[in-house]
Amino acid sequence: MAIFEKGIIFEGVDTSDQSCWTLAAYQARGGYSALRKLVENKTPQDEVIAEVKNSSLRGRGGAGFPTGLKWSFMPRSFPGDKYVVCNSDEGEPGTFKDRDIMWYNPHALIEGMIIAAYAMGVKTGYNYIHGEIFEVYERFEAALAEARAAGLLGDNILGSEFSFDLFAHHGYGAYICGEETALLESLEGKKGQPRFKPPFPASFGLYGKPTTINNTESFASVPFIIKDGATNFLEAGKPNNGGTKLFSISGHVNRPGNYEIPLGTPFAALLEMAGGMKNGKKLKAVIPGGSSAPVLPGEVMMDLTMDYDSISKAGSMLGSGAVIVMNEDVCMVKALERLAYFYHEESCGQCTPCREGTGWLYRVIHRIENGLGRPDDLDLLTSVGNNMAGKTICALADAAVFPVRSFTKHFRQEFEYHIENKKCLVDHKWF
Ligand code: L3W
Ligand code: SF4
Repeated sequence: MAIFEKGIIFEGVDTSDQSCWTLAAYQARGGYSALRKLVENKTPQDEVIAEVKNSSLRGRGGAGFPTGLKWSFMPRSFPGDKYVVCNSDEGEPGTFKDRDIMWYNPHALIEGMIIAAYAMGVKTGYNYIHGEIFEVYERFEAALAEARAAGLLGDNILGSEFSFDLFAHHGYGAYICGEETALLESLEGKKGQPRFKPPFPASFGLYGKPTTINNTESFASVPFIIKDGATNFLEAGKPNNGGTKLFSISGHVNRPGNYEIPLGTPFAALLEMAGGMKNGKKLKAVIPGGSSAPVLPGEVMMDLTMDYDSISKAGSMLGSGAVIVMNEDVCMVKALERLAYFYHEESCGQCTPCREGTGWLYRVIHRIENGLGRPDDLDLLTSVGNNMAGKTICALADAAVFPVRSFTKHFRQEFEYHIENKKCLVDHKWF
């Protein structure tokens, strides 16, 4: 996917240059100067964490949890091993941003993780990379080798007393391994199934030790915060929503791809950047934050800005920033059927409400789509969803229910039409 707008992470990255990912290219862009500044000045750990807190950086993986606050949970005086882990298990339908960070600018992530380790007094880190992106994994390994050879990883980094090593781990492609505790289980060599929370990874993480897990984009934002200051980062976005954010736009736009833009940018401006609606069709609906985020009608989206607060006030989530744009030709029943199948397929099966409920949701929507819907099917979907949401170990069950609730709320007429007339209200050409 191409990157069309560049902000903090992609500033100065010439993606047409085959060597833009290398250590030499990164250093020519000012890379590793943030780390150098910290180790040379022996900056106190608390100062680094305070800077990240002040930047208002919020987790870019989906939950938007404040990164500096998360770092402050790490017990500094803990006597044994503790870890930093990067969640690069990008698998949310619609999301394709983290792979581009690792492909075009892997050293930004590596430097961000080294800074995190410095701030939290950690000696070992892992980057868990989604199993279906082979070339990206190999490139990240190559970048790690460069960093090690240059003394940026390993013992006595840049001649200081600070030592840290970082390893890549290739997953196997299961969506659930993007859930942080399933990721840790998988990293330990076990079946990737989520753990009960609490305890959170901050106190009981990898191998039962304190662990800080952040998303790829979150770590890759850190070098800028240290180099240019929290205020500059914060001011690039809006209060409580600091910085720029990568939005992966897919669907019926003229230029699908990744756009790194200030948080708080109007959705209408983002749509314009993406070349507007394909073939001049009307905007019908938008999933603003990956398939787990509730869908919103197009006219609602046109009044929103792209930031955590604005999207959640409208009843959805900014999530991982995957913006799925749907035009007037999309059959919302077919679209929901596709999403329901995904969650049914990806449920890890541990909890009965999720294992059985995702199957019920899929089968009921499937029969509505195929002209076999029954008059009480919409009530049945509501009832199944109410028996799933908030009743399971992890958020996958909720993620399966949110689209069902929002599609049947905003586009109820289409579902009713399918049930009553055994055919589609729109001439669907996409799904
Ligand atoms: C210590 C506490 N730590 C919270 C930590 C927690 C985690 C972070 C956020 O789900 C969402 C999900 C998907 N002491 C803590 C604490 N933490 N309280 O803060 O926690 P949480 O539970 O709010 O979220 P989560 O489990 O990380 C993430 C949504 O993101 N999503 C998923 C996208 C998927 C991808 C992908 O494929 N890679 O991005 C999109 O919307 O549904 O709601 O670290 O430990 N008291
Ligand atoms: Fe597994 Fe679903 Fe339970 Fe999550 S909610 S632990 S995916 S069964």
